[in-house]
Amino acid sequence: TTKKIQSALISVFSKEGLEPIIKKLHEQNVTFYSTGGTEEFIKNLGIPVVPVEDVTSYPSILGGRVKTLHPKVFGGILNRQDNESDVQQMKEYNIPQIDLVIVDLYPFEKTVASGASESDIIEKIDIGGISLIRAAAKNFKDTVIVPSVAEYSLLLDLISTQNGATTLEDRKLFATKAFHVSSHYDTAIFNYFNTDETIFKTSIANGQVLRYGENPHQKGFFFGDFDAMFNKVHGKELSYNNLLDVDAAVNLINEFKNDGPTFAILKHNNACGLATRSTIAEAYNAALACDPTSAFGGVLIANTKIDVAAATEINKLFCEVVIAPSYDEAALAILQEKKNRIILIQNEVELPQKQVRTCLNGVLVQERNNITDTKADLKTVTITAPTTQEVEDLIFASKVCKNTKSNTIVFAKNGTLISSGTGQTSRVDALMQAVDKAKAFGFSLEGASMASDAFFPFPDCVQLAKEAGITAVIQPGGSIKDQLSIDYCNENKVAMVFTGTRHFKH
Ligand code: 93A
Repeated sequence: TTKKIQSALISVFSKEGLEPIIKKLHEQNVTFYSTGGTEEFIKNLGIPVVPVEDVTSYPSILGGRVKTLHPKVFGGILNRQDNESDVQQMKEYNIPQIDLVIVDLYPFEKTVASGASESDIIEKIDIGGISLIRAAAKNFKDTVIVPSVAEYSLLLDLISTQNGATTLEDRKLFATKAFHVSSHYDTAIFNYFNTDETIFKTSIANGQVLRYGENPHQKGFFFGDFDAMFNKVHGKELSYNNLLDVDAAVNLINEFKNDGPTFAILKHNNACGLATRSTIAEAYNAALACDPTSAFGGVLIANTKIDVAAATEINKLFCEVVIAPSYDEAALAILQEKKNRIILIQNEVELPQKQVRTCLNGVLVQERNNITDTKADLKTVTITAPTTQEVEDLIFASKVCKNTKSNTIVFAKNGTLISSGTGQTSRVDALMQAVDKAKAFGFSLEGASMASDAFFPFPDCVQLAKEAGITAVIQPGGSIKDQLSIDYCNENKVAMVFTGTRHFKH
């Protein structure tokens, strides 16, 4: 699979950096084929070169729009050397073998950026060059493709260290780079043309035009397969914000898949109510009690079937969306009484393992946070150990924490979310918010458990928590001042466990 380069087709827009490559290849007795300007450049170096017109027996036509687009050129690049009929046809049609293709495409993006006219921009859509790149990359078993100036140094390295020979692995790496160049190039062209959302509508599979984005003056689209995840049985179209809340709801309730009947109420992507009980109706009522003010207009989600008792209670609340794996028929009938209420049946579908969001002029990609803290992950760091009930509540609170905007502090007791501080710029602020909310809705924090999405840099959080009545704390640990928080807990008989896992959610 190691092949020596004996011939090369070179067609580059920018001639920069080409000279050393030509000279090195010439030392290896490589035959050059080339297009107009590039041919001129090679000739001026005093190195023999065959004009591509001599290969095709055709001049460059249509103002250069058709230079290399010819069976003799593409046959030379695409033929399979281990295929008998290919080899035979190469002879029959007198097609020269091309082992290496070097291309530097017309500078489409630069031309757009320069503010050039439309016709100038259109002329800079490279057709022949991109085809050369794709063809040579497709045939990486036999052909080397250098798709841009950026890969010159890699080629030079290979010529020097391997005497102009390439391995299959080398060629496949070049091919990978080639498809990166071609996909980037076509994306740039698409972005130039796509000034109207109608293109989104027609050209991207499953792209759904939303009424608007986060606000009415913003356009919005959803790309995904909503129907694979849900059966929508009732209600208006989901908005951009509904979809974000549904996403948050699904992620949150997934943490409670293996728990008893659990009900969550979300607003602005955060839980404002959550409870586990022996029936789903009780779980709903307990979740609602957490913060009935925020629950208004919320997104509701259950981890189990919604029955008539639950539906009757839910029906009293104005809410945007109700989600459950299933519904009793009579329960559905009750929920459908409100015309606009969106009712979804959630199917068992894995969420993507890669998460993507825009960042500056690009995107950030990360793996999904797949760690859910379990009892086995808890390391008691205080003299006082959490009680059995506290351990349950700590895990419960930690699952909420993981699904709440950072910085966050979550209070829970007896399988019920009491309150949380969400999306604060300091952990102390998050804690104070949670304390105030608990008070506002008449809850006592005496004997409640606290979860923090990240470690405490100072002992102030455990102190404020203890003063509010908290008796057990879960946090990742890992601060250089951990010991100060541990000391405070020991002096005040607060139980604290470390998980070793941070759960930021920004
Ligand atoms: O107009 S094209 O799309 N038609 C072609 O057949 C073609 N073949 C190569 N442009 C074509 N090229 C491009 O010409 C190459 O990608 C390169 O950017 C440029 C090199 O032209 P020259 O060698 O004449 O300077």
